[in-house]
Amino acid sequence: MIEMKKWLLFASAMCLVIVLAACGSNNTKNKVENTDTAPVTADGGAASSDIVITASNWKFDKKEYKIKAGETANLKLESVEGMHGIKISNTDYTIKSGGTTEVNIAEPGTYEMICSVPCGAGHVKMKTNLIVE
Ligand SMILES: [Cu+2]
Repeated sequence: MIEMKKWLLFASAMCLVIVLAACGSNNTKNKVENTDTAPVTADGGAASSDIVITASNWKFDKKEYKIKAGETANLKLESVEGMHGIKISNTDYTIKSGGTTEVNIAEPGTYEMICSVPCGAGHVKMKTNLIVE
């Protein structure tokens, strides 16, 4: 009898997990396709940090983003409204909408990140800073 109860408990717990998982996948269904192909390694991986920059009309979600000098960071650009891109001033780095760029800047400083796609009225003011420290 106790065994039976245990089993029922287990079964209902599993049902709950399945329901929760189903809900979760519905919520994240809005076209978040995994474009990251870089393997995630725990030891000595290439990237020291992953930063997501969210763009909308006509701003980026933060005034500044920080990375460490001489260390590789993955900068990902997500456009939630409009079509945008990033060019990092004084470097050759660009980030496409929905894309991830591996960035490694040796020289500390403040690098302006400007929108690289003519996106409308607020385009020229659309910029943010990358702080390399
Ligand atoms: Cu723009």
